[in-house]
Amino acid sequence: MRSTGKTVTAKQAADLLASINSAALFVHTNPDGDAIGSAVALCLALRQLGKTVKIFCDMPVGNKITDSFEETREISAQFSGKFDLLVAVDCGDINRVGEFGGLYSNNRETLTLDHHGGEYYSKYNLVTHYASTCQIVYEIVRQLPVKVDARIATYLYMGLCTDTGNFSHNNTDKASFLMAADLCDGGADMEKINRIFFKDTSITETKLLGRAISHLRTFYDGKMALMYLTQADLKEFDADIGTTAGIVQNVINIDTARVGVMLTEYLPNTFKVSMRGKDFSVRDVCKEFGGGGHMYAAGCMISGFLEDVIEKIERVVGYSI
Ligand SMILES: [Mn+2]
Repeated sequence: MRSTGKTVTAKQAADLLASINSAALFVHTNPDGDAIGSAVALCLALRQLGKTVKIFCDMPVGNKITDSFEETREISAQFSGKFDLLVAVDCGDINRVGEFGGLYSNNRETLTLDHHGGEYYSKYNLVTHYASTCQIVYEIVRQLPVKVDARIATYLYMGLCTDTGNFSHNNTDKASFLMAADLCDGGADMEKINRIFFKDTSITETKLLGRAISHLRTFYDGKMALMYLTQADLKEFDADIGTTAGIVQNVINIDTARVGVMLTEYLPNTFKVSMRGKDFSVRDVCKEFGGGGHMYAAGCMISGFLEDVIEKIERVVGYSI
């Protein structure tokens, strides 16, 4: 991947966004609270300025989120329209833009807003080491004549809260708390975000967790732990892939585990792999399989038979554990 783009500041990004009439925002495949919160907050802010804005994602947003946050229902998996600017939100590299990556790369006017410290694949790049992309959007919005209303504050809080693990990961810093204080002041519905992202579970999720736990395997004296769910498991409980998102936390919670791996067979012989690390870079492991993410929270997709996929992961983790 070429690194041809130039770096912009929040002020320059704000000026760019103020100068255009329309924008398409792309959130990463298998979108999380930060991707969704960043994109919707930016969308609402730009609409206050009279801009035409649409949000796209190549995967449907989970029901848990669309049921509770009205604005997320308009995130579309079908691209349509003409836009002055394409914006990749929370995407560390072009692969994270997923199926829209080709369309994105072929466009001249592109802007990355991201905090993974990855590649400069857009014409304009605002890439930071902040705890969340929502913090970047927050800085941009504050440079614009936009009122941070309760809806915008709630979406910004969504990303801040989820990417800091509810202010518990070591990326949580003074800026996170200052931003949270400001969003609290702006009317962010913190209780709702906390309940939906950190507490709520469904009967199906609880049953799936039980099945995943029954599939627990450990390697390297318990330093790597792995659980999985097959297509048959998902079908048995009539569950979609979004239902399994929180399970990886249960894997890494095992005290001996430095690497926690959760495999979900979302298509026959195709696995969504979520990894969590404790003092171990799971990003490096996921990169070996064409994925990415953060040092201690990353993901990738691997195709193959279950036992082969497990063996591949075991081997790559084995290089450095
Ligand atoms: Mn993020």
